[in-house]
Amino acid sequence: MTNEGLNWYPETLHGSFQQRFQITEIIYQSKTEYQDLVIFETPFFGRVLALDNVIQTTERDEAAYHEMITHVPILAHGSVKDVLIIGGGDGGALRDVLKHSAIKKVTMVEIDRNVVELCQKFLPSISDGAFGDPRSELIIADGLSFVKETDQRFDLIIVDSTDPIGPSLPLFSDEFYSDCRKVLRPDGIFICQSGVSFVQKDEAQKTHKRLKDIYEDAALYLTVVPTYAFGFMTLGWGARSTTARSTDINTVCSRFNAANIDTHYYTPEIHIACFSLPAYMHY
Ligand code: AG3
Repeated sequence: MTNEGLNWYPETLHGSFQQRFQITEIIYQSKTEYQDLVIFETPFFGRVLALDNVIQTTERDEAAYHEMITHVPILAHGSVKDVLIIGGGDGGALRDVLKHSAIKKVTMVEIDRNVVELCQKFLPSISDGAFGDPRSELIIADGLSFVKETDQRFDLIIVDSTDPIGPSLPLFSDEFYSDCRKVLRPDGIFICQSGVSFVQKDEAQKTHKRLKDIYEDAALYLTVVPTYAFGFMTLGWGARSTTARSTDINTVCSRFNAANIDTHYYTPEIHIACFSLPAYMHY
């Protein structure tokens, strides 16, 4: 089979190897104030969002990321009311947080207005109307400054950022992690994306160390997002609560059943299992 005549989108995140996607149509392409943004159509993954040449989300596999960055901390905590999302401009994390009817308010602080607007227009299934939910408030601002200045307090902070290159770099710092801790309630939880550890070992290892230095309980947990290539996607867990992470399966199950939400990837069994790491990640 020849590839001649086909258009391909190569991801350039890793220096010496890459994945590429067949493009059936470029839906939108621009240079925003902060980053290069492309939305394109593919035969298998549906529409894909890439920022600065890194795949951020696809219609086909976004659930594996968004469900795990939201439902795991919400169901581990058990009484989350106020959530702060930093980044997450595509609205997927916002959508999944809002599926929990007990959540009172979600504040989302995204630096790049264009990501929010273009994703609502060209990838509407990802936010699925979440920006119009009366419980959600969108603030276009720098997450670092917002956390430093806010008087609000949160039960859960989710950092749904790009990798630590470009505009997200300040979000991978001791300063940001400890500012977040200060605006969490005493049993609050902080979650962040920390790369594909097999090929971005540094990112996961440094995140884990930073979380251990700053939070009462620190861990990494895993999900599998096929388009985040080359292994498990790692999520960071930092909690002021020392018990939330070990919430038992029966409790997680009964909270999940009470929440009455449909999932594509998350199950209570995966919730318990996702904190088990391969030996190469025992940093
Ligand atoms: N943001 C995290 C994308 C990470 C991609 N990096 C990688 N493959 N190492 C996702 C945004 C979805 N809301």
